[in-house]
Amino acid sequence: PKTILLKDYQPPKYKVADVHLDIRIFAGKTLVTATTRFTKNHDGAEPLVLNGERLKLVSVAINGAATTNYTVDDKTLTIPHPGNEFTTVIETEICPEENTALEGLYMSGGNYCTQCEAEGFRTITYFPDRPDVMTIFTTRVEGDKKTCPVLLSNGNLIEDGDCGDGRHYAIWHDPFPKPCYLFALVAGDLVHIRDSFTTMSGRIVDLRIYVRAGDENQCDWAMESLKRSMEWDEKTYGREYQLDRFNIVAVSDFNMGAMENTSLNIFNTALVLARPETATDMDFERVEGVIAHEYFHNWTGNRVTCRDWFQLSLKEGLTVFRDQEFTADMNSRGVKRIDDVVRLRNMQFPEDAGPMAHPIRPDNYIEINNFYTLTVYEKGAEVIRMQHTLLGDDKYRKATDLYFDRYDGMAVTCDDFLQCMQDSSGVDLSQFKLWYSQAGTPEVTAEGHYDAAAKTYHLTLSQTVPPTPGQPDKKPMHIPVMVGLVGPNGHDLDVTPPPSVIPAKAGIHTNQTMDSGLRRNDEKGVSYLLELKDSKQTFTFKNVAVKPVPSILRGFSAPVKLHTNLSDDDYRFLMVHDSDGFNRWESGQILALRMMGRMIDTVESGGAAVTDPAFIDSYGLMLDQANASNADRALMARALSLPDLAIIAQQRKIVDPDTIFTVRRRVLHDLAARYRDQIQAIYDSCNTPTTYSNDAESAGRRALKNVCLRLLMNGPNPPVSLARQQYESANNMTDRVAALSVLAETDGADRDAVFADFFKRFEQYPLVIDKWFSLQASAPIPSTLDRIATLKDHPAFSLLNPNRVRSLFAAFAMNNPVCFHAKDGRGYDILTNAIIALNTKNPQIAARLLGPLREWRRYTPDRQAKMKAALERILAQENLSPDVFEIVSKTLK
Ligand code: BAL
Ligand code: ZN
Repeated sequence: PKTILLKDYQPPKYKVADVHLDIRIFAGKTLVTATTRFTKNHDGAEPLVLNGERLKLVSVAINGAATTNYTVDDKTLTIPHPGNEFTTVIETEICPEENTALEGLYMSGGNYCTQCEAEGFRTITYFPDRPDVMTIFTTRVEGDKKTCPVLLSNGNLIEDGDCGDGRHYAIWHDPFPKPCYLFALVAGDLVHIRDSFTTMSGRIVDLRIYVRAGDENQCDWAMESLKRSMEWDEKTYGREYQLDRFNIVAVSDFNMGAMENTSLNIFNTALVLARPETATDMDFERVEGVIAHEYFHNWTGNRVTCRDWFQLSLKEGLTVFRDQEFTADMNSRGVKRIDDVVRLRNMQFPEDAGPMAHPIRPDNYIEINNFYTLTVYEKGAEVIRMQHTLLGDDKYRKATDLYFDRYDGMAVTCDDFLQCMQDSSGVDLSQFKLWYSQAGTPEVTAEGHYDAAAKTYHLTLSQTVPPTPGQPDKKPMHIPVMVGLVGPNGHDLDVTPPPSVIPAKAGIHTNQTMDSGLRRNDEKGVSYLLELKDSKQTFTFKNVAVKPVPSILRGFSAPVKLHTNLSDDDYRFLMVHDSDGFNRWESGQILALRMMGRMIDTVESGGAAVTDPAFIDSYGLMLDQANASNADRALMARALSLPDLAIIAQQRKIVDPDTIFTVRRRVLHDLAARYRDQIQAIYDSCNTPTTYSNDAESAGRRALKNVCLRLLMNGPNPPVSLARQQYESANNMTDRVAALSVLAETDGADRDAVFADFFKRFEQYPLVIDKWFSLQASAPIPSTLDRIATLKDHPAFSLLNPNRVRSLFAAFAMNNPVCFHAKDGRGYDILTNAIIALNTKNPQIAARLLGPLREWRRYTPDRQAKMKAALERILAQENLSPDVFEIVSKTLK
């Protein structure tokens, strides 16, 4: 397969003035007629080269005359220079019924739907399938009245009617130019719920969510979330919706979470349907966040789009930042920041340290679908967040206004975005640009020194950026490091900062980045934004009356790994006193990581792991806080949780999942043994039998309660009957699934009973059955390996449904390191077989499943050999898709 390079970018040779699509759907075949008006966009007489794959070409006409003057291969249709302005009419035939890759036009649950990003449109018709060819689409969809009563496409409905023979049609017109990756079509038998939103200039927008019959009572939350998103984007970014319709369609077979096609968002049902009985609090938050994300793309992605796919983070990083901020505003800002950082560290940091490491703007790819990554999305969002931090609220908003003014209707680059940030604010971002081109997570080291005589505090920050594939040497980055100096009384010191550093007092500068949102009301935090630009820099604070403890990287102001020379005592102090809630939480996590690291060292050198009594004592302080009547329970649920296995693994040179798991379990056991009564008391206080409510306070209560349940179940004499009782009496999915997940880790009659009950109870709810699969696959107990063999042959399992595949194989390989890395290699076999089976059916999903094998070089030698052999077995397959080939070959390199 061919590698595509950013440096080879050339503007399109032909532009498209407009396109009329006529799509006639019949059972077993769909006829597509594309009438396209082209204009030449270069000086010479180059041929017109159109992309097209898996198409049956029926006819070609130019300016009204049929022609055979073209060549066609399996990827392109080429017409020798047809002129400066001309119209082509191309007829093709496709078969959505046989499309298992779920790219282009395909069927899900008996309905027709599309997924065109990144390059799916070329499987619908011949077209210049590249994001910088933007045009006006008019689409006529025709289908059978009985099987396809609903006919949708982008834009506004301009006509519909009967065509006789039991068929009908609808014509949709989208007045805003867009690239073909944003084209969408839905035809099928769906029901909808309906609402409206009045925009700030008074336009009444007809909002509809389409689902299969029977699911319409699970759509209210998504509709509410959509209206909140529309309002938020007007208030926060001044962005208004400018079409008459906004449709969301939920389908159950979908490779991604959702897709932002202009005015016709197509969603995975998992991110639309939500009712308390069937969806957890986390599901609700995800639905809200993704509805917002896709809506926000209307401006950041659709109205202003990407010039080429290397610029993907232009729309994705920015839109993730926007959805993160929306969720923070709708819920708890502090908790959201913690959750986002945990996700980044769990999933993006390993990507950035592995064989597929790439900058947020990659400079080469074989298959673009492989670059819808945590790096492009989540690190991309951190890069926008840092720009927001460096500019501050007001300047950032002015800069985004400029961006929309300058580029509405255009396809642009990440550099164009940064230029707006600079032009409008005057802030120099020339060095900052390296965040777009350098891969790898920077490592920052901080060392402080207090000079009592001079009353100065010197903070030396240094940085290195690790080598990554193709990038052995890196330049120093521009890193915003938010810092506070905490005095012995626990209050932030107000000192004279280094020249040109502006103190960012709580509530003064911005509520978004200067304050991670967890500041306690009674505290006056003072933070300073230090801009680290050199390899090493010393910042001197004056008038520092007493020796402070520095709180560094408040709010996680940059996506870096921080090393400090702070002692455990310093962290215990910050854990209680830091005015920045993110760093209070972080201090507890650092203490736990340090201790578990020491314990793993001990086990690996043949000793027995002992939980540090000092750690157990400080955990007691957190339990006291959690038990207070005014506790922020959602936050305490995070504070009382130990770092995940994946995060502990990142601290190790050589990863032995068994040791990591055993040590973490030991700590949980010792904490539960020592604090059994306190934990039970918190559980009881959160378990007040009230009617269900989905407000943040109630969700926080459930989160804390379920952390306590898990702790108790890890202690001596696990209270299986308590878990069973919670399972039976739950009036919501959060509590029920929490009980089920702890019972999943036991072996016995209770476990079997609840799993059997759960299946029977929710058989009609595919998304809940996904949970049933995934909880069993995630259970770190020896019987899981046998169970997976049975589950993959379960009648409810299907390799053709991406959610189901994720619920079994991805859950197993990603959430269950102990079983996946079983020494006999059975875990690797299970995953490898699934990848091989999926390679031809659904290459995108097959490639996604390779993630857990990516870090094979970091595991113990016996595991390394088996993981490598698994990768080589995949590479040796015939008909390897470019998706799978790219990842396997780069991983083995
Ligand atoms: N554009 C692909 C799906 C998403 O990021 O919204
Ligand atoms: Zn997106």
